[in-house]
Amino acid sequence: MKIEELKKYNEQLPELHTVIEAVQKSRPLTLEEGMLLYKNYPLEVVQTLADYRRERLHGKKVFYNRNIHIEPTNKCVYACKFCSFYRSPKSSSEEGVWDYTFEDIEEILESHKTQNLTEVHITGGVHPTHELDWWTELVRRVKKILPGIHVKAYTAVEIAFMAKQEGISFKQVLLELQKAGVDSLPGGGAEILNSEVRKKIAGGKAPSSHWLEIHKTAHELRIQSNATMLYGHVETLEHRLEHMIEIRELQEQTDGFNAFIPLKYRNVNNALSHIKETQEEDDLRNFAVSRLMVQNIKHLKAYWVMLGIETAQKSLSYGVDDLDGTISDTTKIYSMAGSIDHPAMTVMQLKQIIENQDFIPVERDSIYNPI
Ligand code: V47
Ligand code: SF4
Repeated sequence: MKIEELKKYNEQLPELHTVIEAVQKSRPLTLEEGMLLYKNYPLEVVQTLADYRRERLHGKKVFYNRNIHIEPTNKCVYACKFCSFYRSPKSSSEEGVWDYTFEDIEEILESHKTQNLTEVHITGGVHPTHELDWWTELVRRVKKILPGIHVKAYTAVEIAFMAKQEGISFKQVLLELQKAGVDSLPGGGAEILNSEVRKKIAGGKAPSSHWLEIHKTAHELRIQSNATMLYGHVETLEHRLEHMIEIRELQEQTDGFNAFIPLKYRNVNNALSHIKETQEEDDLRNFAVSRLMVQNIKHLKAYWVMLGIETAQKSLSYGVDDLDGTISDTTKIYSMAGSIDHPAMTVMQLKQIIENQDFIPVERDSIYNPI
């Protein structure tokens, strides 16, 4: 449906005229308007609005990249209830712990040397004893093996812990990481930026204010980043909208976020397994609402590894313009939570998924320059 055809709903849907105008003029939507998108408007209306925004921003282009994820350890000093991946630092390898050495990671990188990768994404558990020096040395070693590669490394939660451990500021940690070769930050650890929700699902780890401050400081140092939103657990729709508004307000100040990434909660093997996963229709609506609420972050990413290939493909018609990358079977965060086993896609497969939905695949680097 075209946006002009939405006129036929004007009589029956509250505020539709105002929402259409806001979307056309790129005016930030209010929380109340966001609630209408979640609760009152038919999915096809929300889809049409999101698709209009997507088209205005990117035409028919859909982006992907060639990347791998390195998860150095799943030992973690925290124990987020939604996390299937972490193990207590005291656990043994029989209980599923891994704790790579530099040499283990170098071996993984060597085995991917011929794949024309442009990005290595590094994140994992918050290790109890590795210090800042270990994390900076890791980045240096990555760049030695893959010169010129973009290193997107360490979530704000990992960075907050480094600062606490060293007794230095977030800025000092970021400067050390930047000096070692960190090029951008991944968006993880944001979950839902609300203290009540965090207390319920991620007690003890960096509060929302630290997550926001670390990204703000990074942007001031010209380190760009992403922002995630973990949804479909104990949060309400208001929490999601407030989360999006927090992110969009920071973006207004810094313009440092590249992509917004809604992450669907997966319920296998964790302390929230009793919560049912969201339905595909909810996921698609959530992408469309994200596209409309976070109007000032250019890219909306559907991380296919977590979402599944089919839903990720459908999401392209609900505001999404980026599918992330080839991944190459080096991540376990999602397979341990019930998603795709051994995730990996070739460039051919990614292109085909995009073309089958009548979009134009564009390989990108980590800051969205076409390659
Ligand atoms: O912060 C953990 C999420 C995140 C589960 O920046 C879960 O390009 C669903 O942030 N169900 C880490 N989600 C991964 C991440 C990411 C992934 C891909 C690309 C980028 C990027 C960032 O994974 C965590 C948490 O929100 N997570 N457990 C789970 N059971
Ligand atoms: Fe640790 Fe991150 Fe899992 Fe929380 S989400 S338990 S911080 S690995």
